Amino acid sequence: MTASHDAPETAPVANPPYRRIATEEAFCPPDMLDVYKRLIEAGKVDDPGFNTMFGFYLSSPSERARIIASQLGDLGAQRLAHMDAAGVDHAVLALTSPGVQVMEKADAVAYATYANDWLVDNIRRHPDRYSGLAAVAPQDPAAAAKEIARAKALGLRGVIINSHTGHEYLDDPKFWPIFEAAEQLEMPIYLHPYTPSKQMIQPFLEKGLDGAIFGFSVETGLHMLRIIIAGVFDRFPKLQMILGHTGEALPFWLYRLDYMHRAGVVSKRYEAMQPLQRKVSDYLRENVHYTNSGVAWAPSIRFVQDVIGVDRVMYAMDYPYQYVPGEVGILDRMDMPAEVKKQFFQTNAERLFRIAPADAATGAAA
Ligand code: 1DF
Ligand code: MN
Repeated sequence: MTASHDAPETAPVANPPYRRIATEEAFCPPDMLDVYKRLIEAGKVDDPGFNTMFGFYLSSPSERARIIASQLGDLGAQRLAHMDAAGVDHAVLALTSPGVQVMEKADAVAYATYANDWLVDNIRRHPDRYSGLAAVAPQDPAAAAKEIARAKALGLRGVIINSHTGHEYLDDPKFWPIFEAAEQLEMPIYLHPYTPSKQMIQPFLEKGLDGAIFGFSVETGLHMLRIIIAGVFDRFPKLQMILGHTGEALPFWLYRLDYMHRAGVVSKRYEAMQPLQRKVSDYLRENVHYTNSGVAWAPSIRFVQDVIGVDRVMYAMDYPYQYVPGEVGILDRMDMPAEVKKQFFQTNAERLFRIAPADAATGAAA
């Protein structure tokens, strides 16, 4: 698909007064799909969500499955041409969900290192076009903390974690060395979606709702709330995290979350719901950034800007899962003040991910 296939009113605007930085862009080293294939064939992964998702991407004859599987493994000419066609100047790359989080512990630690080295190698070939987030293996929190430090030294700009790991959530204190390292090294953690954990996936599977259509968002929003309720941001107040998909619906809930959290604390209804230093909405406003991945829809984007803040909402495409150049044109034409649109497409991502501001004239699509 190229821009020329789009209706004129959705073609990306030529020479916009901002650099377009896409912040949730998936890749994997080509051999990772072979690893997944072996895991699925061996029946090794006790995770219905993984088996259905990569069962589909690795063996469906559909066009969607074949194209996405091949695009994930390419950080070369084809990906750059697709970015050019969509007017994306710079992509913040991350190992595709669920990354190493379905592998055995030792394999996961080793593969994260390998994938991060492969990513850094590709970024060095196109430093103006790519930045990256580090994969880590939460299965081994101490190794993950070390990998965050190594990744920072290699020039990666944050960390990606794809929701649950073996059906466990990061609010468990055994995972907190990861938060400690991320806070200390100022590496934001992108809490990217994954399929619902096995404790709750069945009703989603029954109607095909386990994936990006809805289950991803329920799982990931729940995960962020668990992190907040557990007091992670009281313990690590400078930690910054990122949610995609306009915040996995959490911004819409701010009022009720605050009211019912306070009611739950005051009535001492739950042992697990203890007083926090700030309101639930404060953590979502002060410790979380947001991207619009998969949501090329101005009402949702403006809502998050309104209730969270214009300095925390960033553009993302979600390549290759949602490669639609016309969506860039729709976003270019959002009814939004020019300076806010520039924050959205460019400057918020430059600040959070420390991407050097480029002269617009050097942007490849400009
Ligand atoms: C899908 C969507 C798959 C997203 C993803 O990773 C993913 C999908 C495996 O549509 O199956 O990252 N997404 O973020 O929307
Ligand atoms: Mn994604």
